[in-house]
Amino acid sequence: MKKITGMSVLLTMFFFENEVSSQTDTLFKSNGNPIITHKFTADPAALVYKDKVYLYTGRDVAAPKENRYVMHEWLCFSTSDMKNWTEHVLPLNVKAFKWAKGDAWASQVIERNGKFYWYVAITHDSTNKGKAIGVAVADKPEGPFADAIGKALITNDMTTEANISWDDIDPTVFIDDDGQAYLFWGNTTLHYVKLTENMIEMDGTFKRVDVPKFTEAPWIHKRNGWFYLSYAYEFPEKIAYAMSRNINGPWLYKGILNEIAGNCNTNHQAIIEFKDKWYFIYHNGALVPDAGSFHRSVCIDYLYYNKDGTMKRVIMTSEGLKPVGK
Ligand code: FUB
Repeated sequence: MKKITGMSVLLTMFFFENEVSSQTDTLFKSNGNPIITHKFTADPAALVYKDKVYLYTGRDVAAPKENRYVMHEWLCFSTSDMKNWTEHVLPLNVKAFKWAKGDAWASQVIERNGKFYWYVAITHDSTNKGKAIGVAVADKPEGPFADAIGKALITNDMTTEANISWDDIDPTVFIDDDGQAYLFWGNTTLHYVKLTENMIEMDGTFKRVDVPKFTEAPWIHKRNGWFYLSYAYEFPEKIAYAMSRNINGPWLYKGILNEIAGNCNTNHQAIIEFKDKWYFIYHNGALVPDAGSFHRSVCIDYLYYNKDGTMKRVIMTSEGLKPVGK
């Protein structure tokens, strides 16, 4: 295992698109927010599995001042105390999806029956233009992952409401207590569909959720019998949320959960419970102040609930978290 030291945090590294990725797992400590300072990371998703948090992110590698997303791979980090992190050897690259052209956009990993399914948004090749959702599978949360289907699970032509090519993005998966799995996704329009037990086929027709000013980045979690649907609201994005007693709705809109993240027009949250605390994971543009919305960095802050189950507005901090148990 390699250790990252302060000296290795060189700004030039962020912008070096062809940087050779480490071939061994790498250890580092987070020192407040952003939690990862040696790479730009975006679109966090997290999985709690066997005493650890696995954090999955995209990676921004646009050149300085390049105002577009340049993203070729997804990254995987793990921790057992929210302070000491391991970056795992590169677990997934767009090249794993032979039918895709590129763009490692937002994603989420979920475990079922000892296998790990990584749902990703990616650009399809010219045989079905636009963004699509693919699935990779692995035997371990840190990979290696391989394309689970050999084609896209969802393609742009399957949804027509928004009439844009990037509406089929930002997958989030959720398995309810009865074992039924659901995939929610979308930009402008929020869709969901049931998944079959094997997690790589759809079971039934697409349904829609209408929540105020939905932009993208849905995330579903459940607590004390309430389903929570958080999502990016407006643009630049705040995070808003709705609650329901039933995953099929009706969803009750509950307002803003997180304000616009500093120096960044997207926000992209994940919400987890780990060792009796709740965490709100998101990205901002704070790592390199002038870099902005296409050079993002993942941050984590605490999430608190009110007695009635509503969530308190997140306080974004630069101090970040205390190690678990401290
Ligand atoms: O990272 C590319 C896109 O930006 C994601 O898919 C959206 O959620 C936004 O964060």
